[in-house]
Amino acid sequence: MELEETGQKPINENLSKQKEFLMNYKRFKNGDACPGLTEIPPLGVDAATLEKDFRNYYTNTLGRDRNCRLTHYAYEALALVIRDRLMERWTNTKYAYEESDCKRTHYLSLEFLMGRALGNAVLNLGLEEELTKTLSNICLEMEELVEIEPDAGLGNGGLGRLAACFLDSCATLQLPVQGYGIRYEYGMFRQHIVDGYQVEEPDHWLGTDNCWEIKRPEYRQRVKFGGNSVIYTDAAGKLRMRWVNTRDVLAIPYDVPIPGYRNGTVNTLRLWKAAATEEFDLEEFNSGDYAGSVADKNEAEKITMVLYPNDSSENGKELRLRQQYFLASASLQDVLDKWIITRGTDLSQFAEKNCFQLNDTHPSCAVAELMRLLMDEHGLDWEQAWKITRTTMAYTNHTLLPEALEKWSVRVFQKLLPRLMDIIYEINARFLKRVAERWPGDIARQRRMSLIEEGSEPQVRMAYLAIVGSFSVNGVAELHSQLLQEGLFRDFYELWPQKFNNKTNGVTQRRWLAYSNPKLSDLISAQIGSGWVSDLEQLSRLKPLADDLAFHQQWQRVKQDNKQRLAELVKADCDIDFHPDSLFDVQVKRIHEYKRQLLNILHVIHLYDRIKRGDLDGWTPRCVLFGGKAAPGYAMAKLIIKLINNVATLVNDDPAIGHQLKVAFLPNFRVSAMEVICSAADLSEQISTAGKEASGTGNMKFMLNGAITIGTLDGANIEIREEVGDDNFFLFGLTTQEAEEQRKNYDPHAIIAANEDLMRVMQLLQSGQFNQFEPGIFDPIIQAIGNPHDPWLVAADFASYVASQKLVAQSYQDQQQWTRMSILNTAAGGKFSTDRTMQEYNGQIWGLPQVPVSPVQQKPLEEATD
Ligand code: 26Q
Repeated sequence: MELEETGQKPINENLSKQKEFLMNYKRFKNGDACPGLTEIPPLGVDAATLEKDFRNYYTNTLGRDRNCRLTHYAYEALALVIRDRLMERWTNTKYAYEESDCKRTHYLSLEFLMGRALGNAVLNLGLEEELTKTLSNICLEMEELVEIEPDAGLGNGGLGRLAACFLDSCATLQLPVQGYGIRYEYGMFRQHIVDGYQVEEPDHWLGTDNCWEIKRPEYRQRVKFGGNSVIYTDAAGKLRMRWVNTRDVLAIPYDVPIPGYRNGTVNTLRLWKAAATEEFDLEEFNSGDYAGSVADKNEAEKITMVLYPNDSSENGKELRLRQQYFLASASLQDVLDKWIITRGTDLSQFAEKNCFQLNDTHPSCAVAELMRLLMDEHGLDWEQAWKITRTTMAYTNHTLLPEALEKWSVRVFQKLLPRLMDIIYEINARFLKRVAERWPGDIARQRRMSLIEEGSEPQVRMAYLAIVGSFSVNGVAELHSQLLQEGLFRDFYELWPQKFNNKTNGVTQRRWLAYSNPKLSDLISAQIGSGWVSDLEQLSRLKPLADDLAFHQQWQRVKQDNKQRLAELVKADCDIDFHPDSLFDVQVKRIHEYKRQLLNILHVIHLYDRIKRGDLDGWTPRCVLFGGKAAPGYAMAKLIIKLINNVATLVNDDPAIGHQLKVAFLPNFRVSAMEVICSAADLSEQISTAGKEASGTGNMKFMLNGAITIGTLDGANIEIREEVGDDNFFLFGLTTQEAEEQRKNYDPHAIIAANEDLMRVMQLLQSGQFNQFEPGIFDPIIQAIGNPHDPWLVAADFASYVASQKLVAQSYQDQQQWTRMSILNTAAGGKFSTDRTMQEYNGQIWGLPQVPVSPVQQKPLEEATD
């Protein structure tokens, strides 16, 4: 490829970027690289060396002495000790990837819900034992220190946590995958419950130092906004486009280490922070409007200020589109720059060596942005650029709700990203030509499939852009992928059946079993060895133990201890007494109507009613736990939280109920709370309306930890049930097809009238018992249940749910039977590791080699302990 100078500005800005880099960063006098500087002997991992380093950080780096009583600094010192051990492996990993010259995947996601890093790093580095010795020498406890770290809550829920689990698995499998995301100043809001209502508080998680990130301003990028596109003729007489009069924003990368499990690999998560360009500073000095300039600077920095707290799409907020484009553009430029610096300007092999996985449509303007970069900045023509784009992009869908499919008004898009809008129109024109060739004269189909939805306010359909621009489109569970092909994306499936595939989600067993449930981990490893930590299918070796009564006792003991730990959390945060002998019935996830927390609380009301009327036949004491955040603008979800809390208050304070039934809403559900919760649950509530939950991943965490699922045939529940067997799963409710049928002539009032239990529950709700001092507040809920257009079919599934819950209660009374089911659930969890998920993505979409990393040479223990 020839690169021509335009006379005004080089097409390839990378050359000037390199110059800019060299001007701003002084190099070492003795040459470009200074290898001696980075050659340091490997760090010891024995207790004595760890202790020495800890003391050094505590005293010399943090400047604390024996008078300091704040465990916070002990946490910081420990984190620095661990970070050093990551650092050497991180460097080795980068070298290994460079030397192998391998293909790489870039995982683009607006969310990475990482949670805490310290405990995970200690586990993955294999330092627990030595560290425990170290800490006991200095009278500290690991458990206490890890609690000090704030959660990195850079995500809403499932999709964000999935991205975090993927990174863990890729590092463990030694796959060259890098995450790209946004370094939000404020993560997911903190949830308080005040008078039963959700109250949101900003999560300024970066308030204190974050030692898990390395700022790398030398790799900053420039991202354009606004302005307009112009056509010009380059030196070779070719017509080209240029995006001018833009308001630019700098993207500063912060790298986070992602350790693999005891394998020497440390991958990278690169998070971008927005900053004003230097021009802002100059303008500031030169213009009279100082305050105005500073306000503009804030405008730029606002882009990465806050995570949008909606787990279904927030309509049309321009700042959200800015965030999405900011991530896409900075990340693509980063990858292209690296290519050009290491391999020169020939991009013909680019697609063979790079893949971009789009985590939902959120980063999908990457399709148009890659086209722009390749054409406008790197001089490729349309055909060349399109070939690269549609062979490097892959798209994962995470939703079945049609209303959650992302759309952006053409007007907003045009104003903010005019050059991208040009490109999208061109992609659409060429695409619709193909549609017309395939289905001549089918105008309705062209209209249906157009990337632009017509209407008084035309919209860009981001999912269609992602599908047209990708070589792979996947759903996240078998049912979900199938429903996508039959429903939402039917036309596209007809056109390109080979693009569509399924990749059933998973979770990382390192965090969700080995780390969060150390007692069960030890018990399992004592029986079948510890191979399951990196090969989850080995859990199937537990199957024969499902009938071993001595093993049952140990299993029950572990569950009991974990329930005690959760009971303490519930006591501390809700002041409610959970007794570990009761059945722990848990539903934790985002609050959403389709997830039907409402159905669960109706069942709780029914249980309350049963106790009140003395129907205690075969009663099983139960503690029902709820947790989860509602989008701040989602009134119905917030009202459901209020109902749960009001029911909880009435039930828990009623002496006639006693320990037969306890109900709690645990505030501020987050990754670190789930670590305590999932190991302690007996019953996992996965009760979404069939056909609505794409996959679910909480269901997998609970299963691995020996909880039994009560669930509908929805998302990955179906596959869970397939793996564990019908006898070890409490199934209820309409199927997807039955639900669709039901909606055609749905009469909830008739259903209520025909079911005495439900009738009584509705009467209790209507009586105002749960809202004595707030008359009428639950009317919207009562109406929703009785609405013939209730899409979530709460009344329709009530009877079946209650029947299934009755079976749960009976089964729990036979502890031997229950323990057997519990063991079999863990034993059947092998499929639900993200290690398997990542191997499938790699085998069928990415095609990356596994890259071994030379192990850090550690000093022999004898030498180190001198
Ligand atoms: C979009 C536009 C504007 C603002 C916000 C959003 C937005 C943000 C987050 C839309 C959706 C999300 C998150 C979706 C999500 O978490 N989906 C879940 O993904 C899991 C992982 O695949 C699945 O297991 C769940 O079934 C699915 O609900």
